[in-house]
Parts: sequence; C-alpha cells; structure tokens
Amino acid sequence: MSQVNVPVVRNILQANERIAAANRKRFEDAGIYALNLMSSPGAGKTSLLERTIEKLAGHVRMAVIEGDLQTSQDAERIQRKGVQAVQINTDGGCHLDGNMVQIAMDALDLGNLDLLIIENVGNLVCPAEFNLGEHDKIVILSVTEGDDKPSKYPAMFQQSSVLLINKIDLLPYIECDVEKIRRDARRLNAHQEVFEVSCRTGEGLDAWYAWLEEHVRDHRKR
Ligand SMILES: Nc1nc2c(ncn2[C@@H]2O[C@H](COP(=O)(O)OP(=O)(O)O)[C@@H](O)[C@H]2O)c(=O)[nH]1
Ligand SMILES: [Mg+2]
Repeated sequence: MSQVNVPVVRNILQANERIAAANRKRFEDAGIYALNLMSSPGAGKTSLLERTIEKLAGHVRMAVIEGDLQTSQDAERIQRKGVQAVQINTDGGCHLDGNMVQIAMDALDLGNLDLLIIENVGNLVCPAEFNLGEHDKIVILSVTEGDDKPSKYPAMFQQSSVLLINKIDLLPYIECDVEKIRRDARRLNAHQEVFEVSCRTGEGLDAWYAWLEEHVRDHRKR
C-alpha cells in the first residue's frame, strides 16, 4: 500500500506548492501581506481577527478568507466588523489548500488591499502541511489547551513565525505553565515571536498590532 500512496501524496503536495507559489506572486504584485492563521478549534482565531480589525480599521485595508468545515458564521462575524470576508467550506476537509485560496481570492478586490488574513480550519496538524502562498504562518495556542501542545504538535510550531498564547485572563483558574510553552516553542523555532494575549480583555495585544503593522508596511508596494 505505502508504495502506491507515497508518490500520490508527494504529487498532491507538489501540485499544492505550485498553486501556492502562484498565489504568493499575486500577493506580491498587489503589495498585500498575507497571513495563514492556525490553531485548534476555539483557541480564538476569529476573536483575534475581530480585535485586529477594530484596531487597524481606517489605516490598513484588510480582507479575510474564512475556512471552516461547514457554515459561514465566522465570515458573518467578520463582515459585521465592516471587513470583506469570503467563506470557504471544506465540506469535512481538515485544512485549506492553495487551490481553495486561489478561488476565494478571485472574489476579492486585491488592488485595494494591504493585508489578507486567512483563518484556517481549526486543527493543529493538517493545516501545517499545506502552504497557501502566505508570507507568514501564525499559530494561536490558548492556555486552556494545555502546556504540552508545542511538543505534541511540533510541525505547526516549527513553521509559524508568531505564536500567540491566548486566554491569559484564564490563567488564575487553570494549571498551565506558560514558561514551558515558551521553552518548548523556542526549542522548535528559535526565531519565533511569542506574544501572551487575551482577546477577551485586550491585554498584550498592542505588541501583536505593532508586529503586524510593521510587516504590512514592509510588504506594501512602494
Ligand atoms: N476567556 C477568554 N475567552 C476567549 C478569548 N479569546 C476567545 N475566547 C472565547 O473562546 C471561544 C472561541 O473563540 P473563537 O474566536 O470563535 O475561536 P476559533 O474557533 O479559533 O475561531 C469564544 O467563546 C470566545 O469568546 C480570551 O482571550 N479569553
Ligand atoms: Mg473561527
């Protein structure tokens, strides 16, 4: 079995890389900074987007691609904040791929954007396998998920430029060693930026906004 499956899987990943490279070129040509936002379900991806939109509104032109198994609830949450959002339903698929993003991009006015954030399907494993053409991957780990997650799901943490440790407002009520998360993540990816935040209270988010705005500026077409 594995002799058949391995080349097939390799071909799928190679085809995805080609489409992701084409997506990247479209982002570059338009001066758009593109992010792939990943986490397990419920870690706070859509909450982070809502907060970020509120902060950046008025000076960063932003759009969101929402990936979910079913429903357009997250896209509706984003649209309520006044930002263009396209929903992709994977119909049970556990991650987005380059092709889905390519199709969703056609519904966006790329010439009028500075920032595109793609909220991936909630899953700490599969989304790390498929590039979408993004400039950076961002992972959110909420403190309620446990401090063992970086060592258990290393690929996601190895590949992400930023780790947001979310829901720090809940730390008084649970057992979670944030220093262990930081230590294990640093072992996997020494260059990763780590921010401790609460999307509920807003604590710690200023450092994330500053990081993001700097990267948007760097990618803007001069
Ligand atoms: N206490 C607390 N709850 C949060 C925080 N961020 C998000 N939540 C809650 O966690 C749940 C899942 O959030 P959501 O943004 O939908 O997560 P997603 O599935 O990753 O998009 C919602 O009930 C949010 O209100 C936080 O910083 N603190
Ligand atoms: Mg969501």
